[in-house]
Amino acid sequence: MNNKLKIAGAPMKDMPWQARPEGSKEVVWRYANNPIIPRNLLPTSNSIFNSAVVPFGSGYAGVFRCDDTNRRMRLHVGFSDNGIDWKIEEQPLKFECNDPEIGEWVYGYDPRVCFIEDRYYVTWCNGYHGPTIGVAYTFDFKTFHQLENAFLPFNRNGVMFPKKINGNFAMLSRPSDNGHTPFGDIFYSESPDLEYWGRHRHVMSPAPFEDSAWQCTKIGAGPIPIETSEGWLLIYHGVLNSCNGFVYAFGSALLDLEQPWKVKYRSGPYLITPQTTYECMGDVPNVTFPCAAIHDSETGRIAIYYGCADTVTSLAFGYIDEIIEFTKANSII
Ligand code: BMA
Repeated sequence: MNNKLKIAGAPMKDMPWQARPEGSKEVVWRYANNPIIPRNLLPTSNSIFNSAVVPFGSGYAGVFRCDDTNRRMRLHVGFSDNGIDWKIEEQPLKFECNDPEIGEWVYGYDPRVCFIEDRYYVTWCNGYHGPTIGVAYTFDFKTFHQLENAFLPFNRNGVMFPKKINGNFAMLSRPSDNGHTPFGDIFYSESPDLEYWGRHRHVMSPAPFEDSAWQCTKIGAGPIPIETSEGWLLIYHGVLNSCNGFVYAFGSALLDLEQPWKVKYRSGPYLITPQTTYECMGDVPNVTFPCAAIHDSETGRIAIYYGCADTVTSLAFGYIDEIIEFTKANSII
């Protein structure tokens, strides 16, 4: 690894990993045994995808998007010893909430999990008169305390930063519509208390299609940003509106450390776009949708968890220093 690059976070010597296949020049490569989570891992699951995992105890924990056989969007807790083989609880996650108006479950999807200071925060797309950003915290992945929704509907892809910025909690999000949004920019917001959010700043718009067509319709933050000495490494999804419908790929950007709404570099080429059978075929064909990443601050290894075709969950690997170099060398800004 580039010796000058500093990456925040704990060493994760035993994190999920598979070396780059021989002869491959890909910056990010797929796990050979993808998908790691089949659609029917639970007797009641139609599909398990767009899910969030973190190191927890001596292994890993996660919040999974499991659409059930009624095709209702539900969140479930799961645990794993190695980050690859998962046991997901059959009963959906239940949030405790002091305000029944907010705690009433309508639907939930596309969770992210972020460790800040002493606890794990869950953000997800929460049904409240349309999609908005739900927020909860847990210490143990048993009891989850639900807080106020961060924003008014309609909003999706709420992704917290793993530490306070300018003394406040910070979150990226993507204002949307009530359907299959045909637009979408990433914004940044801060909160002193996780109840009141403000200081909204614009981060990025979709790219001009002449520059980078995979991200020309809408974009949304993916995994929790990773702090490095080159800036916050943001992996995000982008959408192309093809004559056969939306295509979801993902790429990378570097955000300013103190003012993360300022984009320093943004890659023109994608890191991953739907190419394999499990990415191109499923309930929604041609979707690769990252919601989590685990990294080792010492070697720079990163394991990206991404949903495939709204049906299954997969893993891809890379090195943070190589992704940063790629982002800088191919930047469209
Ligand atoms: C988005 C979200 C994602 C989904 C994607 C493709 O709007 O609903 O959960 O993966 O569409 O269907």
